[in-house]
This record gives sequence, C-alpha cells and structure tokens, in this order.
Amino acid sequence: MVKKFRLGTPFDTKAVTANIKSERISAFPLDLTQGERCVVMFSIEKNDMIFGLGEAVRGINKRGWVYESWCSDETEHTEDKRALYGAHNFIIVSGKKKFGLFVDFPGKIEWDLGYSKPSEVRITLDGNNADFYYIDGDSERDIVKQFRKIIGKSYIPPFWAFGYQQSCWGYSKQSDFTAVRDKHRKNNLPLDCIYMDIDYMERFKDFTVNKELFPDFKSFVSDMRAHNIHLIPIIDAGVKKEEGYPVYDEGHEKGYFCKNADSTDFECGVWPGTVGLPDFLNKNAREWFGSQYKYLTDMGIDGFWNDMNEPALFYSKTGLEKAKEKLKDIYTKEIDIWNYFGMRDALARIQNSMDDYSSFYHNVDGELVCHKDVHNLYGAFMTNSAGEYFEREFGKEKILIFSRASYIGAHRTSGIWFGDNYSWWSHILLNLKMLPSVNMCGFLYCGADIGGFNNNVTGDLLLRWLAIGVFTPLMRNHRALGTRAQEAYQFDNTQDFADVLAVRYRLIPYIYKTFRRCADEGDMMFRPLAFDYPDDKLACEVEDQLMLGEECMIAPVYEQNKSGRTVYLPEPMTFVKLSGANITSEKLGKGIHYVEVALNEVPLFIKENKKIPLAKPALNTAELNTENLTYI
Ligand code: MIG
Repeated sequence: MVKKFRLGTPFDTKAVTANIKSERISAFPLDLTQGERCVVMFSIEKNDMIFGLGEAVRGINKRGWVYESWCSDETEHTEDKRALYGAHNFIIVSGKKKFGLFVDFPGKIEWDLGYSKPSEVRITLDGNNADFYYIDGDSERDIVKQFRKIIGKSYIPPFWAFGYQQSCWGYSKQSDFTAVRDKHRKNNLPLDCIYMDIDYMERFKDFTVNKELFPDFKSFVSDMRAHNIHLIPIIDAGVKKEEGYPVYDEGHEKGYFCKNADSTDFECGVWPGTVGLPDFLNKNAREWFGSQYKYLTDMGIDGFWNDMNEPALFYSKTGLEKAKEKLKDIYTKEIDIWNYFGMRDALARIQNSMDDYSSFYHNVDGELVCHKDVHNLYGAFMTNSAGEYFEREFGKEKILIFSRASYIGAHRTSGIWFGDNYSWWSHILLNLKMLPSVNMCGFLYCGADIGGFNNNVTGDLLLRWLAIGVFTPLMRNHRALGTRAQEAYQFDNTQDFADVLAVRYRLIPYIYKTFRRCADEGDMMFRPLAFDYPDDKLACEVEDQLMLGEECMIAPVYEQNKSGRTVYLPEPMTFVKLSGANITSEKLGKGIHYVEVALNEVPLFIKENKKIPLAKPALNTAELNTENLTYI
C-alpha cells in the first residue's frame, strides 16, 4: 500500500501521476525532524539491505555509503563520488520489514545510508517542503510495481532503437558517417543508428546544421535511411547567445531564459560560448523549446539525445569575473606553493559551482523560484519538453529520445544513458549494477557508453562490454574526442565482434517483448538476485549477476585476462553460450560453478521450463525477421 505524506507546500515536480490523498504528517512511520532542513531517520539492522537511488556508483546494495541527489556533470564515476547525472530519490529497505520510500523533492538531498553510523539511515533534505511516499509490500518487486503504478508508464522507444548503435564525439563530416555505415556493412557488422555529436551544428547552436559539412542535410538523412540507418543528433541545453540566431532572439525576447535576480538573462559559458539557459520550468518556455525540434524532424530526423542538462556550466559571467579578480590579486604576490594552488583552483572551481546554481531563477507561473531549490528537475523538464512535443506531433513510440540528466517523471517521456564512463574494466561492472537501480525508478530504456567514453579502449574490453550490452535496451558504443577508435571494425578479430553483435539481433524479439511487458506492468527488466531469492543468503550478496525478465539470469565476464568466471546459480539452470548463429548449452545444478566464456561468446543462464525466442541474425532491425523464431 502507498501512503503519501505532505510536508509544507512542495513544488510540483510532476513525478507522481496518481492522485493520492495525503495523510497527516504526524502519522509518518519514520522519524522526521524539521529545522532549517528536514531530516528523516530510521535504524537498520545488521543484515538489512538498501536498494535504489537509480544512477549511482558502488554496490547494488547501497548500504554503507553516503549519496547525494544533485544532478551533476560528473566525468569521473569513481567510488568516492556521491552524485552522478540523475536524481532518483527512491529506495527500498529490505530486512525483516520491507518498505519503499520516495522523497519527492527537487532540491539537494543527502542520503547517509549507514555511512556515519552503520545502524542508522539519515536522509537530509535541503528544505522543508516535500512529499514522502511510503510503500509497504510483500516483496521488493511488489513494492517496485506499486511505486511504478503511481509514477506512470515508462517511455517506449521505436522498435529500431533496440538495434546496435555507433557513436563518437568527433564524427563531423558526411563522409565520417557514410564510412561508419559502409564499414559495418562490409564487415558483416549489424547497425541501426549513428550518432551526431556537437560538431554537426553551426557553432554549437541547437537546431542548426552546419551547411559546409552537410550541404543538403535532408537528402543525407533520407539516403542514410534508405540504408536503414537512423541519424541521431545531440541537443545541448544551453542556447548560444548570438544576434540574428532566431532561437536565441526569440527565447530572449519572450523571456524564456533563466534570469538573474535583477531580471536580466543569466548567462554562462558552455560549448557554444555564452548561452542562455532555457527556463524549462516555465510552461511556455518548455513548449517553445520542445517545438524547436521540428527543425530537425522536418528533415527526417527521428531520434535525439539531450546533453549538458544538469545543467552543466563551465563558468558564469560573475564566476569568471570573481576568478579573474582572485588571479589578479595572487599575481601581485610572490608565487609560493599556496598561491600556486590558489591560482590553479581559482579557475577550476568555477565549473558547476553552487554559487552559480544559487544565483539564477525560474519563472514558474509568474513566481520566481531559485534554481538551487529545483535543480534536479532541469534536465527532466528539458527532456519532457521534447518528449511531450513528439507525442503531440507524432504519437507514441515514434521518436527516440534519451537524456543525460533526469528526475523520476522523465521516465514517462524518455530514456537515459549513464554518461561519461571510462574504458575501464570496473566500469563494465558499474554498468551492470546501475541497471536494476534505474529500472526501479522507471527508467527502462537505458544503457552505458559501451567500450567506455573516456580513455583508450582495448579489443578484449570492448568485446566483454558488448556481451553485456547485448541485453541492455540502449546498446550504444560511444567514445570521447581524441580517444582510441572503438568501432567494431577497428580490431583485427572483426569476426569476434560480428559474432557478438549477431547475438543482439537474435535476441531483439525477446528483449523487446520483455521491455514492453515491463513497461506495461511497471516491472523491472533487470533485478538483483536478492529480489528473486530473498531467503538465499548467497544470492542476496551477488553483485555481478542479474535476473533478466522471468526467464533468465545474466553473468558477464568483466575482468581482464579471464577466460571465464565463477557464477552462482540459485536454482538449476541451462547455461547457454551464443555466438553468431551458434548455440551451445549445458545443464547446471544449483550452486557455484566456474564457466568458460570465449571473447566471441555471450553467456546466458535460462531457468528450468522457460524458453527464449531467437531470431535469425540480421544486419539491422528493418531486415530482422521477427516472425520465424526458434526457441532455446
Ligand atoms: O562536455 O558533446 O556526456 O556523451 O560526447 C562534454 C560532447 C559534452 C558530454 C556527453 C558526451 C558527449 C560530449 N558531452
């Protein structure tokens, strides 16, 4: 049962769609204190586990660390971090007593989950106006379903968005894109989408296309479509300040950009140089921005990714001025160690600074709201602005859209990707661990940058990563500018890549069907083993395997130089290895096993009396035969 408790007068985050009457706050089952900040506290027992918080570092069981809800442009997903791009304020406490808690609050939250005191959870809100949803249930999965029911149905992308996708920050001219298309074809590597990063634009201006690079963009898009390739351009949150650029001019004239306290436009520096930040919390601005996507949909574009929408700020005008003053001041002194650090930090610290987030305002139905108090909604509302436009204009399931920043609620209009990871082995595992947590919060269409965004990839790392990406709804290989090329054809053993990618297409009917069912039923595609086998102590501690759908379990190899891995089976299963059109299978009993998995194989464990449909391999979703299926 879901109970709602309202404290003060919360901001309407639009996270919850169900109309639930609030109970008296004095009946709230957890200890709640109000001061300058609201603190929720409860004690946990030695073996209690805590799940949730969506996109975050460290374990599937989140106990023992302190997290923050604060959408952050965080390029290093290391274990010391407290916040990444999304703010997903939902947890499930799993012990003798099981309950779910959703803190619907758009400002900063600190989640001390047994970090300061191992037996205590302390949730501190940066404010006193919030809705709390407390959910009782029989099982974790049941609690998730109840939660998902009140937040509304998850976004479903078009079918082709389940194909393999190639991206790279650096593809810029037309021939870069056709080369990627042709080299995949030539090497028998399937592909459905190629991404366009910021370089396709004219001076990084949203809703423009560089005419020198793309003299006839519309024909180019349709030519790619004739080859069954969808081009997916990026849209950044900030709008370049440039006179004569209609998007800027209109936004400025109509007052659609975020404002300083003195009602002038808040200006900051991102890729385009100085930008205005669209006020996505303002309904009119939201509609206006959403309808700008028309410029690209008119040219045949049917997919987008929204970036930099935490929002990421390299600097603000005032931040830069202050840093300059500080530098000037230090400059007149003798440079010792401390002044050296001072100089270094003066510039480094102005990026994404709290001073800036506290200094600008949104216009919400005529009322000024400080950004800091609603920060976690910015990216979500940006993506809603696009998603709502697409639904109005094209209907459901027509346009692919996913975002970097998010808040619960955005799961109804878009997917998410997990941002700037590294080409590190540990990040394969991090990818796996985030899946169930974001599923709990409604985000089903999701995935990480396969192969890793930052740093240089190696062929074996990419193959192992692809072998888990085969199961994630968003299967996109993406990397940063200046890193080693990581398209599947860049390595000598191209056939190994073809073998793994073929498996994706063989599994698409299964993945798609499971995805749709989970969207319809408010279920999770990926679950921790602890959800399915709560009485099995070993299963509860597994952090590198996941249950997928009703039928199977996945357990990828994620370590370097390993020809296999140890896996725990909580019940008897069939161990299947898929590679190209080949399948091998072996029955294994409950318990611990060592299984060998070659670099060109995808391991999968199927429960007894369950079957999985397989299609014939195909080179894209348009050519995929979804009717003549065989079964494992
Ligand atoms: O400051 O557009 O996460 O996927 O390639 C970096 C360039 C901006 C961050 C995104 C990444 C994208 C990159 N962007």
